[in-house]
Amino acid sequence: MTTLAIDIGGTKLAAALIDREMYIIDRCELATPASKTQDALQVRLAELVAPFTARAQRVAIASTGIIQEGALNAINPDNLGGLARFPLVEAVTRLTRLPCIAVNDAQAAAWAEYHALREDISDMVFLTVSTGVGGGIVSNGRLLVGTGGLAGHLGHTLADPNGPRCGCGRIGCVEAIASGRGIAAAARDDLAGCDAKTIFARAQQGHAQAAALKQRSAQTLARLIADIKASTDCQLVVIGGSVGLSEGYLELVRANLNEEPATYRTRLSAARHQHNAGLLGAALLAQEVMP
Ligand code: ADP
Ligand code: BMX
Ligand code: ZN
Repeated sequence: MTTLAIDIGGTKLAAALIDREMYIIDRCELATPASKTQDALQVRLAELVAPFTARAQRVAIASTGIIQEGALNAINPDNLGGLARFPLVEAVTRLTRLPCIAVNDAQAAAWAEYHALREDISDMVFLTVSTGVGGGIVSNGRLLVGTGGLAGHLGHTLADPNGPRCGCGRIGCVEAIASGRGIAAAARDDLAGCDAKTIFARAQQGHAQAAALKQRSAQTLARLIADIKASTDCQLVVIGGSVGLSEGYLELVRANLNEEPATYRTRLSAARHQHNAGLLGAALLAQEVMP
């Protein structure tokens, strides 16, 4: 049984063919459409799956947003706007004529990373620092999804009551500060208009404002991790996403977490599956429900 896995993020879409041993046979990426309409997303998804559909028997989607009963709702419309109740499973089933499931991207990634652990851990949390900040919680060996799919949306917890307004409507969310979009939005002067990737590259070259923006993101994430430790008593936090996996970021988060009292510290590691955690987690979940 080969699974066509799809990862829908605020910046990029990925698709992969995954065999029953969870080996990635083929993979490709496209940019998320800039025009945030249902039609634009549907057209880009068609382009993404076309080379793979004939070789797959089922589809597994990991997507940014709240996924409930196969529909996608953006909690932060700035990341993937215009998608109030986008019928994701219905649309992809129509495109591929294959059975299909969908789950939140960070929840999926948490599941893949949990399965990749080589030691006896029952409680872990995955955080993606990417276009937004997403999360997935595994508690006592079970992935928390919640009754409405909201479980693990840790990027929308409070970081700073005087901070910037988040696209979700709250003020001072972790996501508004620590995410790729949050970092870019705070850039001033010669960094104004730069994306997080460019800003981090400048930080590596010793640019003071860029380094401060990177530190602000890492510190915000470390404080979130202390809160997560207090609420879940997790044994490990795994970090993914292009910001989270960038050079030196995890070490900076670790240094900031060491500023917190010992009770609130926990082990940190980079996602073993790197940028494929969402794809593999969705495929694993599909294998569980459609064996
Ligand atoms: P998605 O959110 O679609 O899953 P990514 O995980 O690639 O996609 O996250 C996209 C964000 O990561 C963008 O804000 C981009 O600027 C930022 N980014 C990509 N590469 C890097 C890098 N090397 N260093 C820092 N930020 C990066
Ligand atoms: C946002 C939210 C989450 C998602 C997280 C990371 C939307 C569209 N998405 O908090 O559901 O898990 O971003 O998403 O509201 P990514 O696009 O950065 O991978
Ligand atoms: Zn928010």
